[in-house]
Amino acid sequence: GKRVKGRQISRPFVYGTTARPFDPEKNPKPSHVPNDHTHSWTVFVKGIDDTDLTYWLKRVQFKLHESIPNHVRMIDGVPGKAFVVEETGWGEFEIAIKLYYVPESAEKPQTVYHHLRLHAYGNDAERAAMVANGEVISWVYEEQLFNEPYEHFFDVLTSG
Ligand code: SLL
Repeated sequence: GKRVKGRQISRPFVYGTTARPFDPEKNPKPSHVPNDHTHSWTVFVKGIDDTDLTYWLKRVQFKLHESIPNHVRMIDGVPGKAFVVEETGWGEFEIAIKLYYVPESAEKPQTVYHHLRLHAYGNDAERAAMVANGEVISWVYEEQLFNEPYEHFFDVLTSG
């Protein structure tokens, strides 16, 4: 195939973590969760307002801390759904998020790194901005850029 010269297509998405402390009333700890775990949390990649990403993003690998059982998680795309891992734990760490594109893109996988945040930090205003409904949110808005995509993939990207 041929590339579409001089064209760049960008697609917005969001990735990040959401964490909630265990709390007898608001977030009770399931009985199977180890005693030292203090939070439930998720790491995700999703479209803005839950728009579908699977026409360009095929799967996502989340590499968690080695202390977590089965710490490399491969999540295949389901149309209209987030790529997400749900876990529990006690500590913060860096997560490697590897994006695998659809085959027709011919793009190599790319990795972004994201810090799992369990605790808000900074002054009162900064901490308040990180917490919503008791959840510590650390989200990044990003644009995926496809530079001179192949013609077929260009059609896929622009026909939505
Ligand atoms: C720290 N450098 O010491 C970090 C490591 C590791 C967090 C944090 C274990 C979860 C599990 C867990 O939360 N590890 O056992 O499933 O703070």
